[in-house]
Amino acid sequence: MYEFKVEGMSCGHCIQTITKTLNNLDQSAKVVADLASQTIKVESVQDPKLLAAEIEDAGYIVVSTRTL
Ligand SMILES: [Cu+2]
Repeated sequence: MYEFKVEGMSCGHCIQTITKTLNNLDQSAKVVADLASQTIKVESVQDPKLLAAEIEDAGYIVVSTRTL
């Protein structure tokens, strides 16, 4: 499980966009995004660098990544 701290998430649509893009990379990824803390928790077998790159490609800034 990885936790990404991001900038730019402002509404439910952002969460949908990010969830969709991460599921394109890993169909079985479990994504839980929290607007208040601007964090995205992802359970995935994929490399966190690839996950972060997907989030950035969707238009959000990944500030930090940590492994939980
Ligand atoms: Cu939004």
